[in-house]
Amino acid sequence: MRLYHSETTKVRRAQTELHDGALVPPFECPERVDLVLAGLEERGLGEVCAPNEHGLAPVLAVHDRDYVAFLEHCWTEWQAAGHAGEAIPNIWPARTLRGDRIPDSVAGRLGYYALACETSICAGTFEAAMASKDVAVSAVDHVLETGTPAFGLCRPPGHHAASDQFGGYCFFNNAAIAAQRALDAGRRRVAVLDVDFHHGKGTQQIFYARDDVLVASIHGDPAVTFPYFLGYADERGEGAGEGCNLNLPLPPGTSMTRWVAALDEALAWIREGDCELLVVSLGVDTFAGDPISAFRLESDDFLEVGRRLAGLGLPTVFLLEGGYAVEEIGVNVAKVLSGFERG
Ligand code: OKP
Ligand code: ZN
Repeated sequence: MRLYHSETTKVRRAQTELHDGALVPPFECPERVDLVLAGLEERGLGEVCAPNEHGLAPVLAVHDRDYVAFLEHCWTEWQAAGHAGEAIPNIWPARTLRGDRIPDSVAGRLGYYALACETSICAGTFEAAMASKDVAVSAVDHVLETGTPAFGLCRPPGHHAASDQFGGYCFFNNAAIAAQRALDAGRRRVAVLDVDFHHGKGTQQIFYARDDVLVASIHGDPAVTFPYFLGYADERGEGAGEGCNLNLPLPPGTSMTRWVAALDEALAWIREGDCELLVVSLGVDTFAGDPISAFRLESDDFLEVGRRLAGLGLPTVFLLEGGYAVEEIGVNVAKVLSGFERG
């Protein structure tokens, strides 16, 4: 399988994440990249290629221009404004406030463009997000050109990033960028299947009113887990996109037997949708040992996940989402890919 990775994805090295009422070293750290590379290498999964640089065009195909400009300049502006720590929002256009004003000061715009406050912006954030997106675009281009599968070692992840909001460790929605890339290359319809523990709320939002991208997500029930405010089973799409979104929330503690039944349901639904490409938002934070998640998949279960995904028979691009710094994240990613390729 063709594998894409860029060392530039590691230049974001945030120091702070608000977690359990304290600023701690972020779970979404650059060491994840090396753990995944080691897992791929150990299983001999294929050649690791550097991505091409694709610029902002594929980003602007799914994200708001002012949002992208905000991300590009946020850290410089935050420092120029004299703030000592990393850029962390502390006010939002919440339900009782106005959502139609974009403030002038960087502190106000941070709140406007953020959907949560665990994701600090720091030096290198924009550059790493750009590299992560380049990895996704090069991976999907490979699949579009050859029909053979590819994996993009995206970091930071993307699936929480909405058209004009960052958070949940995500800035650019790599899966949405890849899906849109396939449509722009002439594919009629694309499926995004999100198997990360957390609901892929940005991907859902971006395509919610459209029928050219089917979005399915299997995730922790938002009634009791992040992102809390989206990802419920009654969200089926709207307008032209009615029926084009599938959410399969599951309770904390879910293990493989129940999880794989949801996977089969999602795969059957995608099969009905007559798609030409599959984008897998590949989070491995469904692993029992994940430090911030609550499902109970075991390492060998990930082989079976890969096998079942292969059963769809679609050209497939895998893009990394979550899975936090425990040794097994590399092994678990590699098992999905090797289950997909080798059965
Ligand atoms: C990103 B991805 C831990 C609580 C969780 C944010 C979770 C973001 C997950 N401090 N808050 O979907 O893996
Ligand atoms: Zn996750």
